[in-house]
Formats: sequence, C-alpha cells, structure tokens
Amino acid sequence: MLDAGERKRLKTKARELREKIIEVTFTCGGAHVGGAFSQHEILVALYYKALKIDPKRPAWEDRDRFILSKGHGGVGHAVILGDLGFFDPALLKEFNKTGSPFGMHLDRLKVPGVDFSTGSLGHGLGLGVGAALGARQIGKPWRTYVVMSDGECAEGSVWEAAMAAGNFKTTNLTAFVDRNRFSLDGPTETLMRLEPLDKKFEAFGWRVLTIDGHDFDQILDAIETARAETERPVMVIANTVKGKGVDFMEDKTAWHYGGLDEATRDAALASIRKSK
Ligand SMILES: Cc1ncc(C[n+]2csc(CCOP(=O)(O)OP(=O)(O)O)c2C)c(N)n1
Repeated sequence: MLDAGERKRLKTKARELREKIIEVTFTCGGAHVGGAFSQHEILVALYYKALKIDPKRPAWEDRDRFILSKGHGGVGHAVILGDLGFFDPALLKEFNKTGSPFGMHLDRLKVPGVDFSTGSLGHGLGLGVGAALGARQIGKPWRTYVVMSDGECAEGSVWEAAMAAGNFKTTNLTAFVDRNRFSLDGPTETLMRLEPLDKKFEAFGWRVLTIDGHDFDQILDAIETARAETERPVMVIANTVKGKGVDFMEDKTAWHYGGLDEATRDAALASIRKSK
C-alpha cells in the first residue's frame, strides 16, 4: 500500500506524461495513443518506483530488463525515457521523423534505455523468458518485466513462450497483459476470443493476478507479490481502458492510432488536466 504522498507523486507524474504524449502525437503527425494511454500507469509504476535502473548508465549489466512487447506503444515509452534523462527530451520533437533516432517502434540501437527492439507483436514474452533464463544461468540479480497487449495474445508465439516460462519456472520474470479489451480494429472477444485468459495462463504454469491496471497500489502490490513468488512466473492481467485519460478517446477503436490538429490537441489536454 502506497502512502498518500507517494500515490499523489505517481498520479501527478502520470498526468504530466500523458500531456507530453499528446504533444508528441501532435508534432509527429500521429501515434498509437489509445494503447499508450492504457499501458501508461503500468509503465509509470515500473519506471518511477519498481525498476532497478540508472538513466546515467543505460547499459549497467545488473539493471532490471524491461520489454514493451506491444512496441506500438513506443510513444509512451519514449516520453518516459526522455523524462527520466536517458536522452534529451527535446529530441522527441523529431519523434517518428525521417533521420531521427525514434521510429514509431523504438530501436534499442538508437534509443538509450531501450533493452529490446519490438514492434512485431508476439515476441516480447519469448525475449523475456530468454532474459530471465540468462540471468539465472549466469547468476545475475536482474528481474525481467514484459508488457504485452491483449490483441497480441492471438499470436501463437505468446503461448510457446508462456509454456516455456511455466516449464522452467522463471520466477524472475513478471509479465503484464494490458487488457484494454480492444485490438486494432475491434473488441478482442469479437476478433479472437481470449477468455478465460487467466485460466489459460494458469494452465501454462503461471500464477495469475488480475488487477485494475490504472491503480498504482494494485500495480505495485502485484509487482511485490511477483518478487516474493518462488514457484511460478507471475502474469498480471491488468484491466485497463484504451485511450484512458482523454474522455473522447476512451474505449474508441478509432483512437488506436490517431493524429491531432490543434483543436483536438487542446481538447485532449483539457480532458487530461481535469481528470483526477
Ligand atoms: C505481428 C504483427 N502483426 C500485426 C501488427 C500490426 N498491429 C499493430 S498494433 C495491432 C493490434 C493492436 O491491438 P492490441 O494488440 O490489443 O494493442 P493495444 O490495444 O494495447 O494498443 C496490430 C495488429 C504488428 N505490429 N505485429
């Protein structure tokens, strides 16, 4: 349980970063803003509270590893890395522009703080299992965190990785599903039914926690529970809202990817500023 001051610090930071995501989406002409907002509190909780990282030493060997398997959420990840000082955040003016270090999906060879290049869905969990097994093999203390999307769970490779994690009992791996219930072009349950998602991961050998993915207390409790688990890897099914924080984007498939003109940008910023 967070104390009130810490909870407020994280909420204020989350709001400030949402505004920055809107600004970058405006200047770059369009981004995957819906999924960036649904994953947002999970990333803020990890980066501003849980991860053992050092922005001055992005290649520090013992750092925790983070994999944004839903690489299209890169706009949200980049804004956080810039804010933490992995690079000069002024560079984000060039986000997704020709010649800039930032593509829509972040490249680990170009963006300090990115451990794994992602974008092709379905690969992050397998990378995470590898990083976790690697730590075990060479006796390293880092933990590995993976954030997947729900639409991504339609990829067969997710289940191959899930089976391996259960089999090898990778307790140094914690994964999240950003369960916003929407994929690119509609609800997951219409396109490719996932439910009962918790039972599926359990059957593959995971301990499953289901939480409100916008509640910092629940996210950080889940991370703590996962750290203490000694038998199974932990999958956190985080119930979220696509487009969370901007009233006209919430639960709207049309805002999976979108561009903003000045009026829409201002309306989005106004909505974020009045959100609690
Ligand atoms: C292998 C692969 N197929 C297709 C795509 C194109 N694509 C980008 S985002 C997306 C789906 C987005 O829905 P979801 O995975 O649930 O993400 P979220 O709602 O969290 O943004 C797809 C199919 C991709 N990036 N990778």
